Amino acid sequence: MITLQSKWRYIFMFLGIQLVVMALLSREGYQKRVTYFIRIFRKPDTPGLSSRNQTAGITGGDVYANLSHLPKAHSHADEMPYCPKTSPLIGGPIHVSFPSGLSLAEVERKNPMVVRGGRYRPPDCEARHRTAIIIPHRHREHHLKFLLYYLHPFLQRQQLNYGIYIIHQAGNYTFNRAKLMNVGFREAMREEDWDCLFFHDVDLIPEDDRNTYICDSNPKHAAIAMDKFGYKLPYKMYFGGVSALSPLHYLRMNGFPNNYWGWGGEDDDIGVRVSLGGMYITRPSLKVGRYKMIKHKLDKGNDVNPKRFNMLAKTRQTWKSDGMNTAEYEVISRQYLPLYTNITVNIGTEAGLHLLPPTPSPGAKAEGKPADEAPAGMSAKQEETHSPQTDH
Ligand code: UD2
Ligand code: MN
Repeated sequence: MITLQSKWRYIFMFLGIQLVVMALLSREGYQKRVTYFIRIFRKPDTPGLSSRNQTAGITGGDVYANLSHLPKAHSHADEMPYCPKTSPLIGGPIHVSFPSGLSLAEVERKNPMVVRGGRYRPPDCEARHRTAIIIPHRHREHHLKFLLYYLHPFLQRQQLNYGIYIIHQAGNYTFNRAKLMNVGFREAMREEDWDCLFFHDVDLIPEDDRNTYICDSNPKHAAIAMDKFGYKLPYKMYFGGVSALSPLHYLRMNGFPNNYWGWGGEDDDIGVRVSLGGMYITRPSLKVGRYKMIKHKLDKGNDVNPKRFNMLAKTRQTWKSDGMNTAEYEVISRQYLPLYTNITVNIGTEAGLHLLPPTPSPGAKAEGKPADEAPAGMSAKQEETHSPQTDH
């Protein structure tokens, strides 16, 4: 018969054996299993960011995770070592949401190492890459705030030397995304010898930091998988959203067209220029080149461009005479703000640079180029171009 005392003895022996087995498992390198075993008895983690994605020991999800461990001042060593080829701060998937109440002051507070003009370089190593981000902009301050919130830490995780440029179209005339990119290219290169330029819509938030913001040996289309297209490439030649070109690539294709006023077509024109410049489009994998687009309607002042198909049919004839070499504009102001450099620019109208051109005197040469003729119709191939989303 088992007495009460011996019953306790058996229980203690059983627990003791369990402890020894666990210690052995742990010593044999089975920590993960032991942790798992222990976790079963613990209160589960708060759902959400922390438990979603775990990669390489970094808590996935929160784009700011791990950056707080970085030194808060630049090393004074004469020669800093180069940053590793693959940044140890890369964490993979990023959780993107758009909380109300986010302010630019909060973004500033979370990015203490970003300096005037939206510049950053790693504090503890010499960056291997210098990347400028060029963002065409007008009346999208709300989107810009979210982009800055995600993009700054995203680029810091990649250990880049980077700068963010907002190219703000002055006035209310029809928006011209591609021409603003030409302005951004020239103005950014004036300031620094960037080795890569990322041409970036203001409303696209990258969702995986393995999508490195550095250039390839050919022009790169980075926004390959967007939520608005079901995380698939909409068509093979698609080049919209976010693309990356080195200064050499940019000049080889004579930059971007200046004559696409309003929504659409310019991204396909740029894609065609890549091959006309003797290059091809590279892309990250569908798993990595993921973006979320902040939902929006078509803006006032950016109506669908009815001439786009007609213009696209002529890119082969026009690319050498319309592009970086003919981009005319006037910089109105250049502001070095805490989180970005803002360049406000007059890019004129289809009639030329001056918004209200003086009546031309007889014999005077008109500035700019005449607008193209009305479209004759569209071919099946041209229909491949995407159409604006009225409410995305
Ligand atoms: C698609 C492409 C975009 C471009 C456009 C056609 C995607 C994700 N992007 O965007 O790259 O080819 O079609 O022109 O498919 N913007 C302003 N203020 C305005 C209007 C535009 O800041 O009033 C800027 C802003 O950076 C915006 C970008 O231009 O993200 C593209 O315009 P959109 O977002 O209205 O066009 P969307 O989403 O159809
Ligand atoms: Mn958009």
